[in-house]
Amino acid sequence: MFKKILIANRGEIALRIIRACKELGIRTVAVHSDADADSLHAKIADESICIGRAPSSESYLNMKAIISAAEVTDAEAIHPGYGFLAENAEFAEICQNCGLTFIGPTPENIRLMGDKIAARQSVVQAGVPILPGTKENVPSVDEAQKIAEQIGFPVIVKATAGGGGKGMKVVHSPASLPNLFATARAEARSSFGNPDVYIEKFCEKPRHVEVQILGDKHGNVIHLGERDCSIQRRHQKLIEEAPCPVLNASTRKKLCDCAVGAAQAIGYTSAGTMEFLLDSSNNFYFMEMNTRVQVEHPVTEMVTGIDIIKEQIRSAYGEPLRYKQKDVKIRGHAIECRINAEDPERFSPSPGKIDGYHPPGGLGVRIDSAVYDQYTVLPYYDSMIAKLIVHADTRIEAIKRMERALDEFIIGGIKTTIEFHQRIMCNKDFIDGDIDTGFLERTKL
Ligand code: MV4
Repeated sequence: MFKKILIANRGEIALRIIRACKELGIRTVAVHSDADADSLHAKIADESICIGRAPSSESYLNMKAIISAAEVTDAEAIHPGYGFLAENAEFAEICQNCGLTFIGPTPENIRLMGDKIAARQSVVQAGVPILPGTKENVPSVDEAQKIAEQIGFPVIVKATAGGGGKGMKVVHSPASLPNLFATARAEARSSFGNPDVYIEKFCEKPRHVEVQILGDKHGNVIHLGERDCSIQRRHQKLIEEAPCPVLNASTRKKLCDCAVGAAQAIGYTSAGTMEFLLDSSNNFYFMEMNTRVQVEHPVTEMVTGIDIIKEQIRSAYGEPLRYKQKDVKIRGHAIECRINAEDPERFSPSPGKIDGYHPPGGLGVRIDSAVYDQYTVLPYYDSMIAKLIVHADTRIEAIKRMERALDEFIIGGIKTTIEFHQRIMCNKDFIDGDIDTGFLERTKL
């Protein structure tokens, strides 16, 4: 096994990876910005190195500083976590060229899935359903108009270099297409440096359902079941659960088998997630693949008992997966609430010093967080300060347990989204599982 790993991240995910390394007997190197000198990940790692100033572009995104830190500490591998450099194919390639193992998929797989048009085409080859749409970049309004008429309105225009909702436009009528199409291309160019877009049939009121994949370097790929992440606000997930409350056994099997087939077809060798839209008739369509470990991976860990980060590290070292598909059993129900340092009404950031921190505990309660009493939440980074995850035998019991844990959770001194989650947990539509990606926008909580 690796003797030493550098963790190229901060916050709760850096801590999560350090914990996995400790259990595997691997020494850890944390990197941190000067503003993060007091952060838990820097304190808890065996070694820590300052790699630059507070802005991410000068520290957590600084490839040269991170590679240098790995070299001076003799780390053999780099775990990128999520965000920052996790889906940067060039960084994965640089690691390789420097003799460092990038704990993630190959640069080729990252690049392929980063191009949403190419990703769509590659999963179609593997027999995965997609919504009707274009196989290539749509360069002109004229072409867009023709395609939209063929598919039928409403359609959605998406950036091929995008993902996560940026540069996306829903078009309901031919008259509104020229403007929206031009805006989508302009946004794609300015956000991603690539104006290419594709067009798809727009699916109304879908659920967001995603499948956790694990692959190794011996050609094995398994799935760990699905998560439902339909509760989102402006493409930011706020609550995730496993399993999806509305899937029957046969649709679940088809969905998960499709995800495995697509991952196998591209020779995927790490942890990853296939995202799907699920329509109101429970038809599913591939949306995109995330070639990293995700924020919401704990709900899958709770229902499978499998440590996804440890498996990802073992697989990067070249060990075969320790689980066969038949060994993976889904037990009970798990829910995660992302707790952000934000105003619970308007979701505006609320950084500052935490004064009084009392996390909940008890059976079936897990907290993944890197904050502590008197810690100052910094304005430079993501506002997520804790993930509260509960596990219980049934969904209803999990909701009750989450309500109980949220009630116990005290975070003083700053505003947090705990109250928001409390309102969701007692919402009738949420309790009934009657939700889709438009739930938050139309619901008065
Ligand atoms: C869609 C869609 C409906 N139809 N594609 C949003 C993020 C990006 N990954 C793709 N997204 C969507 N693609 C078609 N053909 C609706 C969304 C969408 C959405 C998807 C998942 C979760 C929340 C969402 C909120 C708005 C729109």
